[in-house]
Parts: sequence; structure tokens; C-alpha cells
Amino acid sequence: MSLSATDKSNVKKLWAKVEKQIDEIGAESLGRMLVAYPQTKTYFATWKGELNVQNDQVRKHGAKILNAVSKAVKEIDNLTTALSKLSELHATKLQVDPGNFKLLAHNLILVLAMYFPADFTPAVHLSVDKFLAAVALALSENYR
Ligand code: HNI
Repeated sequence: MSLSATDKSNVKKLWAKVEKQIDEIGAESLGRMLVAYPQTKTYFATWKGELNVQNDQVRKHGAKILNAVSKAVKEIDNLTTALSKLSELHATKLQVDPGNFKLLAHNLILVLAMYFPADFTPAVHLSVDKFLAAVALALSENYR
């Protein structure tokens, strides 16, 4: 499934707004994933306290993840190359089951719909969904 020119333009347009609140949106997305899908907490076993949106380590890491997604938006035509190092890290060192990329994407979509209700039309939703699926696929490339 490839991204159309409209998809790319929808994602980039929305992302110009996302970037102004990137840390907050990242924290919300990761925090919600950890609460709604508690099995994902196993990857962050060394972190202290309740792993939710208020947790400092969750907030910092959520920001880090979403900044990486921002880079992916800028390299939307070369996602596999752009995310290759991160794919390798998640596959080998972190050993994150790639099914989890979909869980994070789901929570991110929810947060984007909350933050940008007017912008998040069905068409934009579709484009963002396709983009995040492409990111998840690129992040899964080095699992072999
Ligand atoms: Ni992920 C570290 C990006 C999804 C578990 N992750 C990172 C780093 C980036 C990153 C950037 C820091 C790398 C470094 O230190 O060099 N992660 C992304 C992106 C996505 C993603 C872009 C999806 C869009 N990561 C996930 C998911 C999980 C996950 C879904 C687990 C459920 N990531 C981790 C863990 C680390 C990590 C664990 C290491 C954390 C630490 O302790 O520093």
C-alpha cells in the first residue's frame, strides 16, 4: 500500500501543527499506549513509578519517539532508508515485537484526533493511518 501525493500532503500539513506541540503529543501517545495496552510496559521494566502520561520518563521518551516520527515525515519518500537504523535497534537490541508499532500508531491517531478535531477529517485520518502503517512497516524491515 503506497502513499498517494494527497496522503503525503495531508500528513505534512497536519504535521506542521503537530510540531508545535510535539513533546506533549508524544507523551500523550506513549502514555496512553502503556495504560491501554499494559503488556507494552514490559519493554520499560527499569522505569520507576506508574507508567502513565504523567510519568517523567514516559513523557521524555514519548517526545523522543515523536521527534523520530517527525524526521520520518520529512523523509516520507524514503521511509525504509530513513528508519533503517531504528529498525535494527528495535529488532536486535531492544527486541520489540513489531506488532507494538501498530498499538502506538493507534494511540497516536487518537491523540491527533483529540488535539486537532477540525483538521482530522476522515480523509486526513485515512492518510495519517496509511503513513503510520508505512512507518511501522519500515521499522519492521530489519526483523530477519
Ligand atoms: Ni521505540 C527507543 C523511536 C515504537 C520501545 N524508540 C527508541 C528511540 C527512538 C525510538 C528514536 C531512541 C533510540 C536511541 O536511543 O538511539 N519507537 C520509535 C518510533 C516508534 C517506536 C519512531 C514508532 C513509531 N518503541 C516503539 C514501541 C515500543 C518501543 C511501540 C515498545 C512497545 N523504543 C522502545 C524502547 C526503547 C526505544 C524500550 C529504549 C528505551 C530506553 O530505555 O532508552
